[in-house]
Amino acid sequence: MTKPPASLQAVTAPAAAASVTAADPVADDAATSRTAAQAVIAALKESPITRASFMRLVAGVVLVIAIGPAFYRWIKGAFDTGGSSTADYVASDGNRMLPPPEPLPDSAAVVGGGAKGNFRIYTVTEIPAFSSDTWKFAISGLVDKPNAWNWDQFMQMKRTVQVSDFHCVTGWSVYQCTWEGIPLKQLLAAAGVQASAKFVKFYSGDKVYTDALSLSQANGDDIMVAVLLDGKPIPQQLGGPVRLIVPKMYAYKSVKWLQAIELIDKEHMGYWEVRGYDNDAWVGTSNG
Ligand SMILES: Nc1nc2c(c(=O)[nH]1)N[C@H]1C(S)=C(S)[C@@H](COP(=O)(O)O)O[C@H]1N2
Ligand SMILES: [Mo]
Repeated sequence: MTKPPASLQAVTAPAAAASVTAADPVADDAATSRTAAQAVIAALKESPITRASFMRLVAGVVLVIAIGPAFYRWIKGAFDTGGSSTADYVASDGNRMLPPPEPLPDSAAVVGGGAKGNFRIYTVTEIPAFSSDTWKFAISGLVDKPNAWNWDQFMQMKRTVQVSDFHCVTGWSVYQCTWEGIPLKQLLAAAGVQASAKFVKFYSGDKVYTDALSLSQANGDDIMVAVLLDGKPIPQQLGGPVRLIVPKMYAYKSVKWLQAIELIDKEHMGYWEVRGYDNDAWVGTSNG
């Protein structure tokens, strides 16, 4: 065995290294996807409390202490109309998601006949606004195929239409909503859930609100990553461009401004669950 000349060794070494990566393009792509998906989740975990918003909060608390509950009752009475119509929210949508989603025929025809009742607008932060220039969606954690989508890519995914009711634990409901979106089941199957995954965690683009379902709950047929309501893009105030819908559970599970899904092995208590609401939020059988 003669040693190859040094010049040849220098040439073969990098070539061999390159062929290792080239021979396994799937692993390489998966690593890139995982990095991209993890980056979306990391950004959603960043605290939204800036110095400016903290100062506003302090000012607000001082004001409330100073002026007191009487003023609060007056202002609440003046603004609490019990909710406006969905059409009003669509008309004043502050999101800028282009191109808008194209409704499927059942969605365009509003097969449910149009939602009955008014949504109350709930948020634990300021209402966030989104643009298709920067919006991203990710699935990551204990999955074989993590992924991150931009708006265009997300709009390519196969959607379905369902008609379902929406119940808030505080006692109001909206009936016969025609939702169009991606069944969560479908997203989970495509991501390749690993055997160690036990729970599915949902992250809101408001960077504060999260919730979770057990894996078996998450595989329910009617759980949807929704994009349209009654044939129209879900407006900002109702959690658009993309929100979760869990019809058989109280709506605190229906995370607004959904941007990431993470498969995890331990139970996660969401925003309202850490404040005393049941993690199993089945309508009728839980305290909510
Ligand atoms: N990000 C986020 N999602 C959320 C909430 C919230 O405050 N923030 N409230 C929950 C509750 S308690 C209800 S009843 C519904 C209300 O949805 P709506 O504001 O579209 O009526 O959203 C749920 N999802
Ligand atoms: Mo709620």
